[in-house]
Amino acid sequence: MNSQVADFRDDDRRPPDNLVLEIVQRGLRASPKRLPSWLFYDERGSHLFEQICEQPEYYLTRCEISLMQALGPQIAQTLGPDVRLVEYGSGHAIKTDILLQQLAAPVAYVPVEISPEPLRLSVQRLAARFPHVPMQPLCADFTKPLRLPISPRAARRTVIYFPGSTIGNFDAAEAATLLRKMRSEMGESGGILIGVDLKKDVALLEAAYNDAAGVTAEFTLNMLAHVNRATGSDFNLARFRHRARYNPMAGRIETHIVSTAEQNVSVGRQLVRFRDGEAMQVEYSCKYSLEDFAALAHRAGLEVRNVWLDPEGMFSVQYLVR
Ligand code: AVI
Repeated sequence: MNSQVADFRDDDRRPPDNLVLEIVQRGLRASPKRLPSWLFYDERGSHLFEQICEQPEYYLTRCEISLMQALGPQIAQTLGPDVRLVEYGSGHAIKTDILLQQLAAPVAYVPVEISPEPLRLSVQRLAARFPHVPMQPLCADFTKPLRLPISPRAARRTVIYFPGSTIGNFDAAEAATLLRKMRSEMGESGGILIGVDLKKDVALLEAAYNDAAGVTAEFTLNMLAHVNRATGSDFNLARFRHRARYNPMAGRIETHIVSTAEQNVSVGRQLVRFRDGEAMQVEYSCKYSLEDFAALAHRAGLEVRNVWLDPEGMFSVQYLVR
């Protein structure tokens, strides 16, 4: 996520539209221009992201689910009984279902999610599936310090679950800060169970962010529709295109929205000029080797206790402890 997110998320909700305008105007004054990636996730964006997860090229979800299905019992055994499971950015919590099936006597499930509706729906679904697990939802921004609810009974450990390789959407410094925050929230005996996408063949990586059906392109450009609605801007979506390329030096997919013409766009009272071919940076999706990620964990005062890989070796789930 772009660093300006941190500047403005000082409330436990998404910023109101007047702040969104300020954030967008500031990003468009920067050079190169950039917009924060949370602007992807309006209602349509969240729906398009679910569709991305079903595209054949987007291996991340498929591989992580098959990993959790194959290795769930081993993972649950490593975590042990009487765990309080805190999930960051739980969304629809599909992988959690697999984990909760395996965990022995979980003390509570605490999904932390900024969008109230997906939070409500996922808790409703999981409460019906796991009536013996106390649900303690927290509608909050997981990048901010959290006040976790008191558990109904003492937990042996708090495990923070952060699947989906969402850690990849933070640059290295932000990722280390976030891991450090998790470290303090999990306490002495706690752990972090985290999904981490791995470095691999560039063609496979680029295909995952340029699916043939064009869903990712639609997801990317939907950010402009969201900005138009939230700020009264007049981006013409037909005059921009999606671009996602792997930057091997930085080890990340870099997604840009590229202007296909020289044009002016009204953003509030500001007139923003775009050159033909000018690119706005909207998302990083960092990819790690196992060594890279161990070094990042180390920077946050953590060590990698376990690494599990899917059968194709594309994706990892890792368990970090102090
Ligand atoms: C949410 N996050 C891990 C996704 C990713 O792979 O970076 C978001 C995404 N952007 C385009 N496709 C998927």
